Amino acid sequence: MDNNSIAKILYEVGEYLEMQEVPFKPRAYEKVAQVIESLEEPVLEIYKKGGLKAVEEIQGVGLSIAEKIEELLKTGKLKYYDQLKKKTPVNLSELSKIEGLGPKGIKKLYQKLGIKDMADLEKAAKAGKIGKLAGFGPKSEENILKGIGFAKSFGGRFLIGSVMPGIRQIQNRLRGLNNVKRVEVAGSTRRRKETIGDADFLVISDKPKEIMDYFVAMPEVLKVLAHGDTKSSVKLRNGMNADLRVLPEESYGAALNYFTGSKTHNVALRQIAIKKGLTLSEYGLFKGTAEKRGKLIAGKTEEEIYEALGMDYIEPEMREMTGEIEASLRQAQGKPNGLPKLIKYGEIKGDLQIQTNWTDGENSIEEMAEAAIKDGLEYIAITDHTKRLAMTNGLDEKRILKQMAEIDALNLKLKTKNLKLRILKGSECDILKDGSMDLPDSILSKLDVVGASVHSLFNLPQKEQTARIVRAMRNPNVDILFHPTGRILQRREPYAVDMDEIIKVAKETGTILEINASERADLKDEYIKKCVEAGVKMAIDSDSHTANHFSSIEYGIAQARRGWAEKKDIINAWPVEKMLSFLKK
Ligand code: DGT
Ligand code: CA
Ligand code: CA
Ligand code: ZN
Repeated sequence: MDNNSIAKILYEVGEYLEMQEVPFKPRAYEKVAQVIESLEEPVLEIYKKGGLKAVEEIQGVGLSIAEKIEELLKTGKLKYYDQLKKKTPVNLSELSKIEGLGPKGIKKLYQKLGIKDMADLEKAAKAGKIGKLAGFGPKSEENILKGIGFAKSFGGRFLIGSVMPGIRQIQNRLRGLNNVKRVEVAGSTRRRKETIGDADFLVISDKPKEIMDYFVAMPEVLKVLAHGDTKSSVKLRNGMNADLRVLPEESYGAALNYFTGSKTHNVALRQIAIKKGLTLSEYGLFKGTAEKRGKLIAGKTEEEIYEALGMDYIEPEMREMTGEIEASLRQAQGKPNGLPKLIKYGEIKGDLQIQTNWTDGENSIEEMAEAAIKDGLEYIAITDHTKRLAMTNGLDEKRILKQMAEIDALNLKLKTKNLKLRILKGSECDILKDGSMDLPDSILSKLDVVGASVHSLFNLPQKEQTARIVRAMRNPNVDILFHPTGRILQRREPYAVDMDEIIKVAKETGTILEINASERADLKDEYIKKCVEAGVKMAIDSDSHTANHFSSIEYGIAQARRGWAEKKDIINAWPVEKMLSFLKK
């Protein structure tokens, strides 16, 4: 059983336990599921090497969960899960996609109305049955219908952060096979889109049959859709399809280029080829037309193809037809306004949004600091929630002063241990309805980094919402606008806000806009590009609530690259002093 399948079952166990209002346990299962989802090494390998003991060493796993994982690995089943599922036999993964519908609500809908899946839910909502149910009402019925529409609109696509570890596992195993020279993942995965339709593996090998046979028999495979000589297609257990193509070395660059896409980028390249009397296909760049194909000019690498087309190499994240073709042509011709020098993976030095167990995070400040050191960060800002967000135990004036003192003490401790991490004092301060801040300026002015966030009243009309946020940005103590549009991928739509106005005010006031690397992916690429063009600086933050979440910064960098951002555009790619001196005074 692969990591994703194990994680899925553990998530569901957590949700079932929450239905029964069991304390603490649900969170423990959810945490372990998150950890397993982001592991690069298959749990099966860990188990094979070190047995139950090694499984227990996975973060958050105690003996009882370790034994359940062992049962899953050995039998592919979990009795405990089956018992829980028998009591409430619903399609949990489908129903919990609906924003605002939690395990307890799902249980009630099953008991009162027999709702088992999304189709049942839609029928009941449309018939007005949910609005009449105690604890629901017409407003939640309307929200459920909205949520169903939203879930349908992204149906069949997967968040890159949740499928990437599994894709990498497959890639690494393919790389380890005999007779394999190269393994790449092309398509939207290589372009780092925020959601992935299917994974497109490319393998260079002279022995395609062996690779094909291995691919269709992998443990992740649920169903074989096609098993050919050089092309296969499977459905994985996590629901996503994966394609595999095996190619000879001489067309590697051409194939990689073709299967990376995007389709519209490919079409533009072909048209440039035709204008030069050439033909571009997945086999290479040739003289002549498709009907009368001549000599091969380029094909081994992507670089040589772009060069033969009179262009400079374009990074995959930019291949979306947002001006990259023209920029590349200009650059190759020595004209201004060429391609950006994209920020690189690994160039982030600090993280400016982190929650701890002072509010809704799992770990202490010290544990987050230790994890940050392990991940090679030079600085982190502790930005716990503020008092209006009561359900997170948000900080009031008194507690945040206490936290500031603790951070001073921790920084001293790090220094005496000769550890080079600086912990900054910060806040994720709530923006109230009128745009004022949840903590007084006398407190905010004492902090190193103040982030401002909307966590309430998502439904204000655009004019009001924009004015509310603009007022917060005009506060001289507010440095960063956190998750500017409030969206959560596949969960919550952005609130109505005039982003052109926000970008304009950001420029005017020197407010940083956040690229949130969690499943918010907010700002999206299009807005990042606008910020770059306007000269508005951004920060890439993990928004970590647990010590194992810094790895998500990678997805924030991907998003920044899709928005053409350079190192100069991202303040936490800079050393701490330079970063701090850029913030509002
Ligand atoms: P996805 O899977 O929906 O997230 O998006 P992609 O971009 O991975 O699309 P996919 O898997 O259908 O195809 C992979 C790449 O193969 C695509 O980016 C470009 C190339 N490709 C596929 N079909 C066509 C086509 O009909 N024409 C051209 N020019 N390229 C194609
Ligand atoms: Ca694809
Ligand atoms: Ca595909
Ligand atoms: Zn938040």
